[in-house]
Amino acid sequence: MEPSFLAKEEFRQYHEKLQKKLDHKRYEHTLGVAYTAACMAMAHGESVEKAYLAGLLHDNAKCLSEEKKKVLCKKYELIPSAAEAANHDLLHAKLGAYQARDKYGVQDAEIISAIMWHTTGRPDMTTLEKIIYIADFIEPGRKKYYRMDEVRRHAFTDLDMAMYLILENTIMYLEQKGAVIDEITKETFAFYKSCIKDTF
Ligand code: DGI
Ligand code: FE
Ligand code: FE
Repeated sequence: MEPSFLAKEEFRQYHEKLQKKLDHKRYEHTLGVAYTAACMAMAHGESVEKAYLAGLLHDNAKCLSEEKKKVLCKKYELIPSAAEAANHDLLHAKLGAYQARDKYGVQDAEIISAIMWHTTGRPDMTTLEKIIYIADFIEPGRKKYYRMDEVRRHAFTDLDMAMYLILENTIMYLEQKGAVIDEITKETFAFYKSCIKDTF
């Protein structure tokens, strides 16, 4: 008999590995994103299994030491953007995508790119990319941001609207903090702003 969804050997191994690599809070967040992404996939006709797996792995590189990040940037010949150079935490998205492939054995290009773009987004994202970006923001364990209830509703009905609201919120927050905003984050915001323009 086919094992139940979460009892699949593949998932059991991912859970075990991630629990070792992440601190407790990050692991709980990871499960929240995985389940939220799986539910959003049901609403938007995407693969539930792929969404769950992408959610599970999206922050796999979040708890790496500075030293390890440096080594991996070299290995993957990753040249940090200005924002990544100013804030090394941003590197966890790209490094996580490479690690998903090389360390966790993920071959699905859609899952890898959903991990790659989960922090900054990018213009014209695939449905799975948007699901992971949004699930990361709305999972039940996240503290409630401005207009969270509205974003949570849109997450199941209008992905572009949810993208727009999250990006608006993130850019406002980063501007207040005086953080360097990645060019791609700005491009993503402009893209989703133009997508929803007609609905206002
Ligand atoms: O890894 P998580 O904390 O679960 O979430 P994440 O990967 O979306 O990272 C969230 C942080 O990244 C949040 O504090 C906003 C920040 N961020 C997103 N885009 C940019 C950014 N920070 C900078 N400096 N520049 C950006 O363009
Ligand atoms: Fe992240
Ligand atoms: Fe996350």
